[in-house]
Amino acid sequence: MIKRDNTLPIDSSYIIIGDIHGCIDELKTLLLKQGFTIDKNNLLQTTSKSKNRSIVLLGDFIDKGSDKKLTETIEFIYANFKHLNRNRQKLYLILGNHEEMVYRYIVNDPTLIINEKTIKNRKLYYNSVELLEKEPHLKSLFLELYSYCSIWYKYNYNDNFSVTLTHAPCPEKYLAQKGEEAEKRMVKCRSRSKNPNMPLDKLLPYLKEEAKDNQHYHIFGHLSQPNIRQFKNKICIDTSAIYGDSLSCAIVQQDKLSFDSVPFEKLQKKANQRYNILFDFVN
Ligand SMILES: [Mn+2]
Repeated sequence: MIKRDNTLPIDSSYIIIGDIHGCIDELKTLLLKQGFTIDKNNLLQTTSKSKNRSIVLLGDFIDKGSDKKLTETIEFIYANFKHLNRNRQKLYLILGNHEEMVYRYIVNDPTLIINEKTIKNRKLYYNSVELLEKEPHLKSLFLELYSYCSIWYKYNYNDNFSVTLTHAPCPEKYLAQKGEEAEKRMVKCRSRSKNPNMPLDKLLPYLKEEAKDNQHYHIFGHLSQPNIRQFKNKICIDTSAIYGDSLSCAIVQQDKLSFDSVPFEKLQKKANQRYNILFDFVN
């Protein structure tokens, strides 16, 4: 799978953005709120507020949104990946399970068995596949972006403060580790759709068990939630933009962590979802 240096330089601060799923308008609003401007060519420009800020997209920027918004999202991320990274890297991409799965469909991955179920899922969950197959140019942009995705990044400020970023939550023994199993687990966790009646805290018990009262944070997305969910050092920032809630980011500045959100702007149809709430302990 994917590669490269997973260290985020500590001389920059970071805007870490959760699951976008085609919510391009909300992405732009959030970046404007965080001190970037957007020029007439749709390129992000920095201001005195954002001069030293880099951006990390936490995966799942495609699927669920409308074709029009998904197209705009891919074009915007592509253009700004080239633009912001022209001198040094300032935009980082983390691989989500949607990028991974769509990639497997569009390159005809031989390990992806095409049967009734995968054909049904392709329509149901991975609507970018049809769009990319219709639009070869967009497909080439996506394939290039896919090649820039990393499975994880780590910001290691000092012995007391670090932030590890992955798309999905995973047990600590896999976090920031090498190997096929670890890489798989950082991109996708046990499925909620396959276990619809199981409370999330039962489905992913390691999150509570392994959570610590320290500042070595693990920030992830993937588990669409009504708001940012944090238990000790485990934080989910997927706040269900495409389901009509909000798009959120975590902001890492030296050894300080803060959050920001912008609401869904109703410029496309929202997707349907029933939440399964994380860190919803009865006791
Ligand atoms: Mn996901």
